[in-house]
Amino acid sequence: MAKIALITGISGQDGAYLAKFLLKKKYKIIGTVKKSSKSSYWRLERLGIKKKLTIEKMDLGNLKDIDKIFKKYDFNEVYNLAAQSFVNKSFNIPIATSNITGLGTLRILEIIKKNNRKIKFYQASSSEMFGRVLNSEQSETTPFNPQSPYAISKVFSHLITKNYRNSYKIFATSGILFNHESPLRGKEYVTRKIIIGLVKIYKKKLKSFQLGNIYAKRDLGYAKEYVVAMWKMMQKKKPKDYIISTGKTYSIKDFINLATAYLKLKTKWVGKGFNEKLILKKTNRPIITINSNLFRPSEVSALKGNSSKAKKDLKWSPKTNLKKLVKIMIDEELLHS
Ligand code: GDR
Repeated sequence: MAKIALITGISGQDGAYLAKFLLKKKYKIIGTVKKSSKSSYWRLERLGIKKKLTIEKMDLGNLKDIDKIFKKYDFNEVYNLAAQSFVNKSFNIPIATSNITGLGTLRILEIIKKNNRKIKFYQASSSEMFGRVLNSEQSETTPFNPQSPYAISKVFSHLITKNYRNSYKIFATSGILFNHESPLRGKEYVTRKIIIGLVKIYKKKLKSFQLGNIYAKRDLGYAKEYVVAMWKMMQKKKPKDYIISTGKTYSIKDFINLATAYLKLKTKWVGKGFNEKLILKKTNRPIITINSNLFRPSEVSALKGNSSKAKKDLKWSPKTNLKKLVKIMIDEELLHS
């Protein structure tokens, strides 16, 4: 019989890729989206899977809501990908972020504990939990030092998942995913914002755009590959936590340089600090400027993950380097913009 999977946050980047992957594995998929949203299904439509899914509305802030969905379907695997997942926004709406990104996880675990402890549970943990890092390369044993309401909520979810695994023998596992990007990334995240901006400039539909801290460094992988690791974790005999990362780190400025090179835009950086600009040589005008309002109250300056445990246990390793990822993102943006 086909396995039944629940994906919370199915309309997001990871939800869409995971749904596509699980459909190939012959799963029946129930995906939930939040009640209040005018949910947009463009990712599911772009991947051509919208009609193959059952979509339900569910509020992670409401225990009864979750209970109703768990009584309606007999889930084998639950992937909790829903969250208020924009770090910067979590400073403006810390309570709502904690309620969904943090307590939402506990609500699902409580329902699993009460209804059916055989359900396997995956929690989307995040490299943001390492925050102001205590080791230059982060592994499963690196202490957390979160720097935003988002990251603190993710730490809560990570620890409560571990607690339910240890206390109630529930198969509960967390993937600590480092930044993972793709053409399906939301446009408010920095890589997609840069690709959208530069492609518009390339097509002469935009003159310039603004960024915050371009010296932040991130370990950037390809989301489509990262969802495979989620599934692999759920197929193991024992639930464990895994780092999923590339092991390389690049600044936002490096990412911009790769993108301008691929688009063959001839540019140069001038100035320092808030006055730094990227100039388009042909026009001698700035196409990227720095806006201090886009800096975060507390920044995570550099992340780099060590995913050797995933490589050994899950036989998972990243295949797409950043140059190739930039090409994938730009090619699709050129097509759809
Ligand atoms: P991040 O992703 O916070 O790492 O979390 P994001 O793309 O938002 O920021 C990455 C870095 O770029 C800097 N930055 C800017 N960021 C945005 N969004 N917009 C800008 O204009 C800008 N300019 C500079 C940021 O300061 C930051 O250092 C992502 C999310 O998907 C989380 O949900 C997830 O858990 C982690 O990745 C792993």
